[in-house]
Amino acid sequence: MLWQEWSQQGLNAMGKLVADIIVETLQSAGVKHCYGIVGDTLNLIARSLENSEIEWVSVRHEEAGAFAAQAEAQVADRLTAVAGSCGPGSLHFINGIFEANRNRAPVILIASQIIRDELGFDFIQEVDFKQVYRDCSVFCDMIHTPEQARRKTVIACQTALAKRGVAVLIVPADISASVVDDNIPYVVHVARPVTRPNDADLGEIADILNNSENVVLYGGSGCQGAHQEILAVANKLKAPIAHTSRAKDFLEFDNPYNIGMTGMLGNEAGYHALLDCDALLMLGADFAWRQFYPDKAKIVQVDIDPTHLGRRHPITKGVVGDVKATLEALLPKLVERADASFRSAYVKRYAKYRESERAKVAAGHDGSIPGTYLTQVISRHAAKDALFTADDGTPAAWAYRHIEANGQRRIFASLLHGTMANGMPSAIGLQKAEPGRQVVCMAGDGGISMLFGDLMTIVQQELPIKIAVYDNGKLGFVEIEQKAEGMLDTFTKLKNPNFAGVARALGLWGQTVSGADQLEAAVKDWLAQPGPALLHVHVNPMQLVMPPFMQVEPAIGMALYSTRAILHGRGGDVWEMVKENFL
Ligand SMILES: Cc1ncc(C[n+]2csc(CCOP(=O)(O)OP(=O)(O)O)c2C)c(N)n1
Ligand SMILES: [Mg+2]
Repeated sequence: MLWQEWSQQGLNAMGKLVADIIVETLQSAGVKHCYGIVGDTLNLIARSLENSEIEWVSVRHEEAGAFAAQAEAQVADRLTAVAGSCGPGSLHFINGIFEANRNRAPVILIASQIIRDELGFDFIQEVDFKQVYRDCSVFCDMIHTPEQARRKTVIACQTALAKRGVAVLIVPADISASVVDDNIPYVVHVARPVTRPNDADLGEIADILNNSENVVLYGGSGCQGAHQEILAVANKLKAPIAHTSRAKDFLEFDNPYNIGMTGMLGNEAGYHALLDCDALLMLGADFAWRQFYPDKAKIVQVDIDPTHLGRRHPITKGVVGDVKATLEALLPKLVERADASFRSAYVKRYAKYRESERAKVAAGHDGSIPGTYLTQVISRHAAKDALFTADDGTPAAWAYRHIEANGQRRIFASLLHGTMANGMPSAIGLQKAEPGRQVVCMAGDGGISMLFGDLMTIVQQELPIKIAVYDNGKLGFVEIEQKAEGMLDTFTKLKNPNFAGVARALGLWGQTVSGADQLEAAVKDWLAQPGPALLHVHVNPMQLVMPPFMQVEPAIGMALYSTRAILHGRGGDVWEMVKENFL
């Protein structure tokens, strides 16, 4: 039976509509919101959603919906849905789906499809979603018959939750319109096992650590929830704690042994400690840049995903386990040390770095506003439990360096997929998940423009998100990369509108700030707005993101850039750059 006949029979109708089965399953798997744009092949699912407890959030571009869903899935730790019409509708999610899958966010995409009878004949809007989404999902399959609808939806949800990633469920329109007998009780099982290495492996790790002189702990995003155990280990081994950017939220606060990040966004204490140690204990960290790993130290790696062990750099011993459970079991096997001089040296070095950074971050020459200064002012005035998003580009770099963590705040940036335009739509998902919390988006002028239309979603949904646009009139981060390679800036200029005016036209509160003397008051005013508000800030266009050390290649690149710029009659640009960064 199909939907039309079934619905005409009213209350006497036998069986269940597949669209209802799918939505019911999503709901029982914990889905609270479904982001998307409707379209003919999705209509029956939309109807079922409307009759369910799941709230539909209409976006203006499906990519924004996927960004929102993955942010909600991360902050609320629950399955979140997106749904699209066939062809372009469900294709548009792709970049946000990559972001979700890389961030291990449990998201389900209901990709509606043309009817089965037409599949394989290049019908209008036909797209083979299985091919498209294979590389960015943990589950990707079609419901082939109405009878398998519940079972396949259940396994899609369960896989997204168990493997932590995206499930893509392809649903031909004739399937969602089918009616079936549905009396087999398939349900989603969510397993949360506690995993730790076996005793022999723990003994081996303890031997390596007990017999090494200077140990450094290096924490990644797998350290969430393990603050206490990590500090206890650091205390026993007298080890300093360095961390990845993604672990900042979990390890920077209340941590007297913190020495910050290594990597390009890191600082010299974190960077040198990793290179100078005798043993490195990596905890839930899958840091990708190989040049930041020590070559001579013994490396012990603990990760919940066995495929992560030793995939970046050769390691001495790799084990599978939750960081918390593993350290709890390891702790009694570690020998307490007395000498904390190695750790103290790096903790001091980190404090010195923080002090000099703090002193450097100030209003610019001629009262201009460096992006770093704007970030520091935002950090100072934002709520203690604010949720931040930051666009790929300089806003993400400044967020990780200058937003003060405190154990309650969280920062969401695109660190693994590295995509622009992640900030504003991710803020939508955070605010939907946490209506009572302050959500602050640090957007680039390039980033905000890319998915500009979804500012209207913020207005339509009445979300009190606070957006700061770091307007440097350019694709700044790329320009820095070009200069470091010795190039003149190429195709990076942006001719921007008055973003505050645009925001006001769309229904948000909007203000522009250009002078550092007005910044503090403007930030306070902006954050105090009851509704959605956009602060458009003209930031210094020449500020560089400095690595924790001076590499030879970028130094030569900068010198080359400067020479070329001067030869092209652009000595003024070089002078601006020097003034903004070195004087
Ligand atoms: C979708 C996408 N396109 C291009 C890039 C390359 N890219 C990385 S950062 C960046 C510049 C971002 O500019 P903006 O948002 O203005 O931030 P800024 O660095 O200027 O502060 C670009 C083009 C990318 N990461 N993602
Ligand atoms: Mg920019």
